[in-house]
Amino acid sequence: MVDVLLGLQWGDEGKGKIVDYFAKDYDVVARFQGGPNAGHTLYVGDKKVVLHQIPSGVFHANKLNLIGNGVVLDPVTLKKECDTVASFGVDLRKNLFISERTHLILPTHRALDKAAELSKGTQKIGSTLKGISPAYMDKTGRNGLRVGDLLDKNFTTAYIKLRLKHQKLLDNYNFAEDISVWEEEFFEAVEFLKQLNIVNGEYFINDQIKAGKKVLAEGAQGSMLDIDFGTFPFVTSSNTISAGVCNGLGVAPQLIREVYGVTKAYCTRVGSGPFPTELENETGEELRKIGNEFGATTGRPRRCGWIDLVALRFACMVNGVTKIVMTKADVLDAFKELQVCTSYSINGKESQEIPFRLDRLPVNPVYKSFPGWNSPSSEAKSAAELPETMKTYVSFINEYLGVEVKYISNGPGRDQIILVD
Ligand code: 2SA
Ligand code: MG
Repeated sequence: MVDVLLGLQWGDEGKGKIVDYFAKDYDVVARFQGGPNAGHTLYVGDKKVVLHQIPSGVFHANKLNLIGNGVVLDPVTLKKECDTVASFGVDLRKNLFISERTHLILPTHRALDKAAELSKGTQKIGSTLKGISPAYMDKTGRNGLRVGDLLDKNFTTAYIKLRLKHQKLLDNYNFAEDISVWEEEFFEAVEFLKQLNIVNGEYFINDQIKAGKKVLAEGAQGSMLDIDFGTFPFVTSSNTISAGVCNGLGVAPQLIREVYGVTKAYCTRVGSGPFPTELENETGEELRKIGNEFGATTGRPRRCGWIDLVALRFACMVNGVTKIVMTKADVLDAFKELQVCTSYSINGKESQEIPFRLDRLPVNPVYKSFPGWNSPSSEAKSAAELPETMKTYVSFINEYLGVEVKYISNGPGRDQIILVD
C-alpha cells in the first residue's frame, strides 16, 4: 500500500518536516513529481538541511528512497545534495534509487527557463529558474532525455542533437549567456549519477508493495500549483495532486490508502499569481517575519495571508484527502485576532468555488473572524495542552472542509507535532 503526503496550498506547507516525522513508519519514501524547484526543509539534530530532489526520508537508516519517473532531475543539483547528505554519514549507494524513466534537466533547460521568464516581463510566472518547465515540455513534446539514456553509449550524440534544437530557441530569445561552465558541471555530475542505483522504478516500487512494504509518496510544491487544477498559468509544470502519484511512480490507484494533506495554519505563496487572502500590510509582514517565510530554494520573500478555506476545500476534493496536517500553528501565537476566508465575493456575488481564472477576476475574500490564542502554543506536548481558542479555530476548519486535522505541528523541531484525536 501507498500513503501520500502532499501540500494543499501553494507549496511550502512544511512537507519536509512532516515526511521526516512520518518516515519512521514507512519502508520507502518516494518523490513522484517536481524537481530541484522544491525546497523541503528538515532538521537533523539541530542542523537545518534543505532537500530539493532527494526524498525526505533519507536521514532514516534502513529506509529506501526513490526518485520516481514523474520527477525531472538535474544531475548538478543532485550531486551537490548528495554531498551534503553524505556529510551526515548517509550512504546513498545503499538507500537512494532513481527511476531510469526520470527525465533529465539539461543546462539548456535552465537557460530556456530564464529566457522564457525574461520574455514574459510583468506577466512572469516567478519560476525558480531551475529548468522545470522546459524539461517537462521536452517530456510531453517527446524530445527529452532520461536517466536510463545516460547508460547508452550514444548519450552524448543525443545530447548534442537536443542542445542544437535548444540553441535555436535560445537564439530566438536573443539569449547570449555562455552556458559552457554549466555544461562542464553537468557532465561531471552525470558521471556521479551513473554510479548511483538506477532502477526500473515501477517494478522496484511494485515489488516493494508486493513484499508488504509501506510506501510514502512525498509531494512537492502544492495542489494550487498543479498544472491542471492550480491557478493556471501561474503554476508549476507537473501534477502535484494525488493522481500524480500513479503516473509519477507507476502504482495503481487502488494501492493508495491515506492521502495526508498538509496546510499551514495561515497561507503563503512564492512567485506570481492570484492569492485572494494575501495581506499586503503589517500583518502580512509579521507573518513573514515570525514564520520566516522565505523561499527555501531561492530565498525569495514569500507572500503571506490568512488561511483560505475555499481553496483548501477544493484541494481536499481533487486530492481525496483523508487526513489533514496543520503546520506552523505556533506562528499565529502572537496574533490577537485571526481571519478565515469562507467564501469569495466576485462582482458582488458570493461563491465557495474556485473560478476558471482567479487571476482575471476581482476577488474579495469574505472572512470569519476568530480570537487568537495569544499564548506560546509551541510548548504544548499533547492535544490537551493546546489552547482552547486554537481548538475552536481547528474545529471550524474541520467542519468546513469535511476532513479532520489529525496532526498539528507547533514548531520546527522534530518532536513538535501533536496528534489530535
Ligand atoms: P517552477 O520553478 O517553474 O516550478 O515555478 C513555477 C511556479 O511554481 C512555484 N514553485 C514553488 N512554490 C513554492 N515553493 C517551491 N519551492 C521552493 C521553496 C521555492 C523557492 O520551497 O521555497 O525557494 O522560491 C516552489 N517551486 C516552484 C514558483 O514560485 C512559481 O510560481
Ligand atoms: Mg518548500
